[in-house]
Amino acid sequence: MRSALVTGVNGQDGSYLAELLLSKGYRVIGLVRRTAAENPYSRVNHLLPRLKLVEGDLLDAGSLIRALELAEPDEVYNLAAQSFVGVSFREPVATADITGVGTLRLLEAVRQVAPHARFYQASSSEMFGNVAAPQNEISPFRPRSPYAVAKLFAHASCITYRESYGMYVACGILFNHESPRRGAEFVTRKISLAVAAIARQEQRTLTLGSLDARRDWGWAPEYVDVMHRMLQMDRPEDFVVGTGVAHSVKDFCQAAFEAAGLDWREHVVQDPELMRPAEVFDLRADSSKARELLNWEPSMDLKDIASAMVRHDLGLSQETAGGPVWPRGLAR
Ligand code: NDP
Ligand code: GDR
Repeated sequence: MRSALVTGVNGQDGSYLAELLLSKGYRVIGLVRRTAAENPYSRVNHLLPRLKLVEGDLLDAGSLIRALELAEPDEVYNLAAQSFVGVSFREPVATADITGVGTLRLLEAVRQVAPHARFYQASSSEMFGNVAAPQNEISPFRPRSPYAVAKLFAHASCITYRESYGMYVACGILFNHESPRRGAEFVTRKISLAVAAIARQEQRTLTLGSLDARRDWGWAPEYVDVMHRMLQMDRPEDFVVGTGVAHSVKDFCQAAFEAAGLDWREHVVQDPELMRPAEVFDLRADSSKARELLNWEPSMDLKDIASAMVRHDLGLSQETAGGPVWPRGLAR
C-alpha cells in the first residue's frame, strides 16, 4: 500500500486530493494545524478515520520531521499555504514565512527523513504577474503580490532541491480552480454565496473590487487529479495547468446570477477599498505540455462551474461533507 502525506489537507484542494488518493488505495496522512475552532476539519470530517490526521505546522520544522517519520510517505503533496492574495498585502511577512520558507522547511525535512519520497509543490499562476497571456512553462515570472513572491521563492527552492540532491520534486503551476469547497473570501465563492443570499432575499447587494481582472477558472477536482499524475512520471517536471480560457470577474458574476435567474447589474456594486495595491489583469494558461504528457483534459467551463457553485449554495446539490462532486454530469 502506498502512503501519501498531504499538507493543507483541510483546504479545498487537500480535501479533494485526499478523496482521490483514498479511492486509489493509498494510506493518506493529512497535516493539520491545531485550532480552537469548534468544527475545525469540516472539509475532511467525512473521510475520517480512513484519513489519518497528524498535527503540524509549516512554521515548525520539528513538527514536519515528526509528521514525516509517522507517515513514512512515498509521496508528499505540499498544498499548505497562506493562500489568499489579498491578505498577503496585509500580512506579507507571515505569508513569506508560511508560503515561502515553510516550503523550504518541508523540503529540507523530506531530504533528511524521506529523501526518496516524491514531492509535489503547489505553485501558482500568480507568479507570472502581468506577463502576456497565455502563460506556459517558459514564460518569465514577474510576481505582483507578497503571496506571489513567496510562491516564487518556494518554486525556486523546489527546483534547487531537485537539481542539487536528485530528489523527485515536481511543481504544478496551477491557474485558479474553484468548487463549492472554495474558501468564502475568494471571489467566485463570495459571488456564489451572495447570489444564494440574494435569491433568498436575505441581502440585496454584493460589493466587489476589480470587475475587469481576467482569470482562467477551472474545476478543482480535475486539478487534484493532475497533481497525482505529475508524481507518476518517470522523471520530475514542472507543468502549467489551466483550461486555456480566461474570463473577467464580470463574466463570472453574469454566469452566477443567471444560474439563479437574476441580473447581476441590479445587485453588484464596486468599492475601491476592495481593489488590491497591485492587480494581475490577465491570466490564461497554455497547458499544451500537461495535455500531451499527462493526458490531462479539463471538462468544466465557466458556466458549469458558476452553476455548480450557485446550486450548492442554494442547497440544491449535496457536496462538501457528503463526498466529492466529480466533474461530469452536472446540470448547468
Ligand atoms: P486553501 O486556502 O483552501 O487551503 C490551504 C491550507 O493550508 C488550509 O487547510 C490551511 O489550514 C493550511 N495552512 C495554512 N497555513 C498553514 C501552516 N502554517 N501550516 C500548516 N498548514 C497551513 O488553499 P487551496 O486548497 O485553494 O490551495 C491549495 C494550494 O494550492 C495552496 O498552496 C495555494 O496557494 C495553491 N494554489 C491554489 C490555487 C487555487 O486556485 N485554489 C491555484 C494555484 C495554487 P487551515 O485549514 O488550518 O487554515
Ligand atoms: P486570486 O483569487 O487572487 O486569483 O488567487 P481571488 O478569487 O481572490 O481573486 C480573483 C480576482 O478577483 C478580483 N476581485 C476580488 N477578489 C476577492 N477575493 N474578493 C473581491 O471582493 C474581489 N473583487 C474583485 C481580484 O482582485 C482578482 O483579480 C487565487 C488563490 O487561490 C491563490 O492561492 C492562487 O495561487 C491563485 O488563485 C492562482
